[in-house]
Amino acid sequence: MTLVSQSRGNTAIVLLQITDYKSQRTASGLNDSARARYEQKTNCQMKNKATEIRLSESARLVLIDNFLSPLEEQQLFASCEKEFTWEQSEIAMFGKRVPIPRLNAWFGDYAYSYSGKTFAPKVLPPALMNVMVRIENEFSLDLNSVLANLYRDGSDCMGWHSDDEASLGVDPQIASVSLGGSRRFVIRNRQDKSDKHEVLLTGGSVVLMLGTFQHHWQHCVPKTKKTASKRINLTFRLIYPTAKPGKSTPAKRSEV
Ligand SMILES: O=C(O)CCC(=O)C(=O)O
Repeated sequence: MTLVSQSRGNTAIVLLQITDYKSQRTASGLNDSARARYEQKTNCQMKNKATEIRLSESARLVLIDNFLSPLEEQQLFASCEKEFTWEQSEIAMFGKRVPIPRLNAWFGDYAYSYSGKTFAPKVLPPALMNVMVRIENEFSLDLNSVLANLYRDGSDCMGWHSDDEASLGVDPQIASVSLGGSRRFVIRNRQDKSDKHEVLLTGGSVVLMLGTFQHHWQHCVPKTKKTASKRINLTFRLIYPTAKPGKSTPAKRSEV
């Protein structure tokens, strides 16, 4: 089970570690009927091993290790690395265009823009479509697009941001699958930046950012000096063709 660390802050936090939904036990001590009530209340069904940080009534982070089997993960990594056309995006910084510290590829029916970069629509390859449908069925999500990130080594990273572009709708629900090397995934409260938590994203895991998560929390994948194997991340999202009015403001990535 991946460890979830908590730091200070006033947010009420319930840490729920679920060892195996198929058995009668749960590490949190919830019996099956309590778990069923919890699932109903939080509108999520989980069948695999899961770790959940319930950050507030409505903002949730759920991690499922080994969502993909080692063989599935290995095969998916190999096909994504080889077959995608990886792009080096740039952002404007201090009046200059600088390359972001990772490569990306975009798949979906609609164009996607962030940090001044627009990705043209591109058909989802069957391997990604399979994983997307599996996630949709398993977690009752509605998805249609994937932003893929390739971290070549420990100096590739992702800065603090929320995925809250208008094209993602009012409450963006995101499922993020990791392939290859493990990396830290750190979240912080947007109001109280000292309120931080982190999980380790291992190859084959999926992390779900649910409910109002994107309104109240930012996330990042920090650089590391430790040896880091190549990693591919697939963030499955639902893109609306026209922006839905909502509370969100356009994402301001403090990156790179
Ligand atoms: O690589 C990751 O795990 C995070 C990716 C991410 O935050 C994003 O694409 O918005």
